[in-house]
Amino acid sequence: MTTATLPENIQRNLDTLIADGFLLLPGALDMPTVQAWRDCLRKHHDAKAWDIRNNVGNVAFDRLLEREPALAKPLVGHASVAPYLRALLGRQCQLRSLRAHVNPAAYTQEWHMDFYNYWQQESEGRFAVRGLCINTTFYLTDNTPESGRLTFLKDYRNRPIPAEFKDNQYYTEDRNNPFQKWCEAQPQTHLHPMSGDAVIFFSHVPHQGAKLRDDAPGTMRANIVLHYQTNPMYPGISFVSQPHAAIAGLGFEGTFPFAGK
Ligand SMILES: O=C(O)CCC(=O)C(=O)O
Ligand SMILES: [Fe+2]
Repeated sequence: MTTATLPENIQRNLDTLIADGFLLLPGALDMPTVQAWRDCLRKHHDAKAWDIRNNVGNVAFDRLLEREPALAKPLVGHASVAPYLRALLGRQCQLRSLRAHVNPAAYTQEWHMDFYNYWQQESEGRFAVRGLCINTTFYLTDNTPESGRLTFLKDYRNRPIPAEFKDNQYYTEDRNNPFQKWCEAQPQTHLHPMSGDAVIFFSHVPHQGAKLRDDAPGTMRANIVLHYQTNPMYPGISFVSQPHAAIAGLGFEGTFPFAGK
């Protein structure tokens, strides 16, 4: 499908996504699916089966395509995000990774981009393809203005981060890091995704998730992030995640949801 043939509402959304760099899609998942995911992540959390547990409050699971294929595979190229992924990345769209997060305790994420190298690819080779990454993040709990948020810097889809912060853009819990301080001072847009909503965004736009108060008893803020890339990226590129678990879960061909369609 080309962009020209998109239904009017999808085209309008796509224009917003390209202009802002991010788009909230309400009601992407139905409630039985949301509940099944909450139960699944609770089980893996209680079993301490996480792959990452960091100091800003994120606990992450990277191997769910292998461990929970019945729940995880339907999120790959999910109907709620497929028209946008296809319109932006076409058949080259490849799933890099599926990472679920829970935030059982206090949580203010570091400012980050999931794919850091977007503006710094000149050195990859004169004719190297410019890599691009799109995230689709499915929320399993409510982020009301009182309880949580996903915040983006405004107008950074097509604007580079100032070069002076080049060496400060890495995972850090240090809130005095110059890039962290610079992000704090920029104009921001707060999204409040609710249970079942998805956010699709260009992952080189700096963003930060946060929990604003304790979870209701028996619940944990949670989401599932799928990272899509336009082309295989060489091992060692600055990327928040690795592609091996997705390839192990789906096979190499299976990581291209729109190839052959
Ligand atoms: O905790 C959050 O809401 C942020 C998740 C995130 O960093 C992402 O979706 O890439
Ligand atoms: Fe992120």
